[in-house]
Amino acid sequence: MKLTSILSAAAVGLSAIGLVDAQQNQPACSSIYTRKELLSLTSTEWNLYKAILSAMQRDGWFQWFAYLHTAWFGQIHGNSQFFPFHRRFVYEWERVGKQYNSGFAQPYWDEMRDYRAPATSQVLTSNWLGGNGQGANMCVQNGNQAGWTMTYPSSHCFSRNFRNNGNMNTWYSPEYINSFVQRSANMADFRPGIEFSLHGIVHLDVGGDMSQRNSPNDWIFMLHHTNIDRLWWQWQMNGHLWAMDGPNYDGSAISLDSNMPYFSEPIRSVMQLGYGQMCYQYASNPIRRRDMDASTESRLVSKLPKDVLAEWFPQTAKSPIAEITPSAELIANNSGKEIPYPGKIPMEWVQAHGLKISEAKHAEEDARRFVDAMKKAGYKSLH
Ligand SMILES: [Cu+2]
Repeated sequence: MKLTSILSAAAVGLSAIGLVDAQQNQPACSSIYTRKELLSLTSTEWNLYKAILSAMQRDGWFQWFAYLHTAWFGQIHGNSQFFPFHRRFVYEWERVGKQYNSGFAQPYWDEMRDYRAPATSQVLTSNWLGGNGQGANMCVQNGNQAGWTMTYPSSHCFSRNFRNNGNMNTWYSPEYINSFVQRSANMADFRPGIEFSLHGIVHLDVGGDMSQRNSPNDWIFMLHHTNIDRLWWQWQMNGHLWAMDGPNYDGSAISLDSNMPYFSEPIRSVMQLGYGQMCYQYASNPIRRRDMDASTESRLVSKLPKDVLAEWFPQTAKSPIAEITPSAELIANNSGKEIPYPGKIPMEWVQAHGLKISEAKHAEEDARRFVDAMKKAGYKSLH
């Protein structure tokens, strides 16, 4: 075990018993609220969420967040500000929402679970987030944002334009994201791998407002970035609690004391959930949809040949999973399917947004190699 992971493991232990560790300069929260998976909201919570968002649109908040994201775009993408800035940004949105009703908490969309056919997800139906746009301007006609006029950057109908003729592409499997969380040693690796895989493809495949700098016009933006934030927190809890390295927006080395663009607060202040203003947690046991729970996935993965396991799931390889009879049966009778290749992120889009083609290519290559390795090992996913 590396010294850094021993130190951060110790930090987690200390915070768990209520002591402030050396990196933390803020008080522990006196109460913590929970961000839930979208489909696990009760109808009361869901109706409250929709009502607050409609009020926020009426009062110009969608316009404000779309403006902020556009104005600071070049500083908050393609460098290590990506995770901390967006954590603070989603929190800011949530803080505004709480002014309407203190029970407001931003849900997340567990997008990996829809990776095989995202356009057909329950999440993108009229009962939930609404679907694709229609007509010449691809105006969205169903869901809570149906018929909305957005005012930033100029007046237009709220639009979506699902890529691939409305079908979208394959996204990233839970197994791939799990593997990537296990394999990333530092922020300089973790950030581009997530930014140019799951993060990018959801923006691009939803299209319309969501694929522009003014993407906060789509309420999917906050659900998406809350999920991205949740993945960062999973990685932080995996021995990287205080990991902040790689480039700042100006190319200098970033640190915990670097300020986040616009907010002018140090990155340190958003690192640890449960401290300072970050008084939220992620539901540890969200309702698992249609398939299986995380421990079943771990058991399936742990059946991979030892060398494949060590390369792609190094942490699972080190901590063997106890055998439980029903799951062993499940594995033996696995009717799962091969993991398909994820869709591509066009390099023209990467370039047009001032992002590094080398980073996007590297992320694409990593995901492709993962699928190849799983195919070769005969892995069948139940997702
Ligand atoms: Cu962004």
